[in-house]
Amino acid sequence: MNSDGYRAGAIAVVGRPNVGKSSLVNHVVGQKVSIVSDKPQTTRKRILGIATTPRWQIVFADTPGLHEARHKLGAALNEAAKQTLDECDVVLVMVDVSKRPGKEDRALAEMLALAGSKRPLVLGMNKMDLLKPVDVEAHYEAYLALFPTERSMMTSLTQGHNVDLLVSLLVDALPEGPPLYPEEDVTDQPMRELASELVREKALRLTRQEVPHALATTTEAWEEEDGLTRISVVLLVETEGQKAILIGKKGAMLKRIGTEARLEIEEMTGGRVFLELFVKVRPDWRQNPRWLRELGMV
Ligand SMILES: Nc1nc2c(ncn2[C@@H]2O[C@H](COP(=O)(O)OP(=O)(O)OP(=O)(O)O)[C@@H](O)[C@H]2O)c(=O)[nH]1
Ligand SMILES: [Mg+2]
Repeated sequence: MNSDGYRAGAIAVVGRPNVGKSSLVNHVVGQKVSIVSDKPQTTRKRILGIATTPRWQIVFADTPGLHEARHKLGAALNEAAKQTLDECDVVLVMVDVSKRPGKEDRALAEMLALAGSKRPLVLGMNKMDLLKPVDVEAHYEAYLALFPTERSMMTSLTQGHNVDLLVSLLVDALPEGPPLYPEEDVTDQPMRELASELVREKALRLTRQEVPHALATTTEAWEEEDGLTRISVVLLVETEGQKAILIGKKGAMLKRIGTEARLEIEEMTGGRVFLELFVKVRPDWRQNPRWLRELGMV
């Protein structure tokens, strides 16, 4: 490909949990590479989402939401986000413009200022559909004061408002150069990882309170035979109570998680899938370095 005028580079997507970072990445990539839920800390590690057009390639590095860490897992999530900042061409700070800036936003602003980053900064003020007219000016100004930049855009990912304009700002901030990845690549995650993430997404969406935070998933087996893919995914929780919630009455909850995940995995693989789920209890896995390593989170 002739790289004249072509733009390509890595964009770190950072911000506090639940503002829509992964939703943006999926929207621009055009398929789900990073799971999305209404529970904070849905994203557990850096995930690449690659979008390629004839004029540009964006390599998004989606990151876990920055927050006050209360355990080793939380610290690892923050660390993953910070490391990504060091390795990118452009920083995209995402905020929830319907709310006033919180302490996590201020901590991120400080971190960026301390790092003295010379990289272009783009500010995505998402969830404008939830922004009350009376708050527009105050919130807009408060976020711009924290993240001073000439490249900012209010967006609504759920309603599709201004997303193309935000993408134009991002592309303008990219360096000129040839694409970094083959155009058919959309993520750095292997299929077996996407499968366990889709199971986690369904479980996050269907459960509440302590279960989402205590849950990890991992694919233990993946075999293809006669057009059928057999996949086993383990759901790891910390207590017997959480296990009981995930299994549900007569297994109803686990069945629902399995069916919803299987349908999406079939879409991804383009073939028939037999998905088996197992729930295991591992007390305190979030504090255990060995488990964090085994789950690929450190
Ligand atoms: N109302 C509204 N909801 C949105 C918008 N964008 C995303 N959401 C919702 O916000 C929730 C969080 O979205 P995610 O994309 O998972 O957020 P995130 O920033 O990646 O969150 P973490 O991975 O936990 O850091 C989901 O329920 C989305 O559907 C938006 O523009 N408006
Ligand atoms: Mg996310």
